[in-house]
Amino acid sequence: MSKVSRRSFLKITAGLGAASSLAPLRSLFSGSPFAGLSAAPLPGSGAGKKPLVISTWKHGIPANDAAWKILSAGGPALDAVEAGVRVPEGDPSVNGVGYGGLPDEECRVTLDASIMGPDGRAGAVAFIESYRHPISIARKVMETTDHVFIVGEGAEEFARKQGFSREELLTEASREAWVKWKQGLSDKDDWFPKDLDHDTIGMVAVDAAGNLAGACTTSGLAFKIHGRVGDSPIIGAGMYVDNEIGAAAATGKGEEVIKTCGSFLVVEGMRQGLAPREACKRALERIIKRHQGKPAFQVAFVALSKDGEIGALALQEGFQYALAAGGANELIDAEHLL
Ligand code: SD4
Repeated sequence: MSKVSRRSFLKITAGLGAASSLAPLRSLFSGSPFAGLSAAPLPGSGAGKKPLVISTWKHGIPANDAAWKILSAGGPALDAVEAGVRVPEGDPSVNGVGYGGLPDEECRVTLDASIMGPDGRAGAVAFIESYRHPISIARKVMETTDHVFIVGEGAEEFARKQGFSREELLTEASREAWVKWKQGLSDKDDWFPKDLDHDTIGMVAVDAAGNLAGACTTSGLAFKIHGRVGDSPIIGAGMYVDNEIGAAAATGKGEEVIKTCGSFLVVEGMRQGLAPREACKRALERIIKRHQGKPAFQVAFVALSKDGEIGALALQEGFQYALAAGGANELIDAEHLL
């Protein structure tokens, strides 16, 4: 097993249909054509549209709905992102997050999460088992301790003391996927099941008061080595917020995002005056360069500036993000660089 290369770890999610039943959002935006979208204007020129929430993948739609309830009532972005990402955490049909997340190579579901608010405080947990909502445990780390990051058994003990209850997170569907993966193991490089989606949720939001927050939660790469932690719980890698500038979140191969401080890099790009989409592009180009122009994996970012301008960009085709503003909530095929 350990000899097997993990090079093609990520399944790049193939195109999914737009899922929102709400009014199309694209009409809110004006600007140049958005590659990959048929005759759709570029989301990202919607400066000043507050509140607003953007999140990764198709499960971002119901997550945005939950966040929007809070944002549209004038509530804080921090509450919105926590409530938002709790939706896929609790949904067993989402196999990249929380309950029902795909297990590691030992068939154990281990979760990572991070949260960051407008005051610059942050909290994170990683390699935590048996708790459905790691994002809320991460928030407790942020709000009840002067630590930022607690992992493994220590994080589980912290959660227990905070009153969270333990439960089995492995669903029958996830166990069956693990069995199938185990049976298909070989020392060739293409052993990863081709029909699996595995999608972290990263969410960033700006509230009516103009404050920013972000959250990111995941079960990490499917069938990962026991103990492996990705980018999602690492502040500045999987997610980052600077209330003066903007916020960003990542999905995809976490190792590459960690090595480039991805979300921090996106926010720093915005600090230097780049639009969110251009800041995502610059961070992805850093990854492309490190792989001689041909990275064979997916990484994608969603980003939001302080004034409500958004950007989303992926290395590869297939990434989708959900954008909610002005009462609409829409799934959008992201532009990709390769
Ligand atoms: C990780 N970035 O653990 C996560 C995986 C992911 O969609 O985004 N999956 O590396």
